[in-house]
Amino acid sequence: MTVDLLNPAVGETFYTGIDIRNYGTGDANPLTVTVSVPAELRPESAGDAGAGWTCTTGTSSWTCTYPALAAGVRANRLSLPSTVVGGQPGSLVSVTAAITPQRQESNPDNNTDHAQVEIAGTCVIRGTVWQDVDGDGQREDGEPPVGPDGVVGVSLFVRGGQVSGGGQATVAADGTWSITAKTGPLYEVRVEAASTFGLTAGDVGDDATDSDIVRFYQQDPTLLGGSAEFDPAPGGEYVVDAGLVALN
Ligand SMILES: [Ca+2]
Ligand SMILES: [Ca+2]
Ligand SMILES: [Ca+2]
Repeated sequence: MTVDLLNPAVGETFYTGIDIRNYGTGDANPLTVTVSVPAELRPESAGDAGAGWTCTTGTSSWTCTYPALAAGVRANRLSLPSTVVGGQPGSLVSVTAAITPQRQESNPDNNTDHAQVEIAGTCVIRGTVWQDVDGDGQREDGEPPVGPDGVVGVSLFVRGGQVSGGGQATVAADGTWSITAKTGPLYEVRVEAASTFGLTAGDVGDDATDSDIVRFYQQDPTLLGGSAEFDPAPGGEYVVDAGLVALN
């Protein structure tokens, strides 16, 4: 079983995909699969659950049938939509599928399976872009912000698929930016700026006044740097500052 979104938020709908194969040596009779969800999820009507599948939708489950599968044959994928209707952000909930054997089976152990999702919360990720005039990696009084004339934008980068989140922001004139994001994925903050700037050294000294941009990606046509990856908690607030040095 697979899900198309590992971190749905309340109100979001995701699909659970179920692949079934007849591993037996004898032909199976028509299949019945019962797919159950906990109270945090609402099963949505599945009129188009997959070719060959016929489903009825209940309050906490679907019951789906499929024509007989010959030995070794795989059914078309069963795809069922659920909407998150509650639950604690950060908690895990499971979708469970059980095939009802239609007759005596020698190996019923592989007739249930489940897939898990994490209910997403939100977090705030923010920071300030400034010019590290003396290049010491720390922001001292008098070192100016870099505003939208120098910073192209700030974005949250997410590796891989199946998780959703991210987002982007432009900086204000005082160099500050803020993004409200879904929890679930690991995020890296990427800062893109004019190529007339370089990155100052990251993580030097007091974290309250340092630059948290520790990865360098490119200088041209724009400067691109990134933070370390981090895993935000629901309700959390994270500060990622970026220090730039003027090149000449
Ligand atoms: Ca400095
Ligand atoms: Ca730091
Ligand atoms: Ca810092």
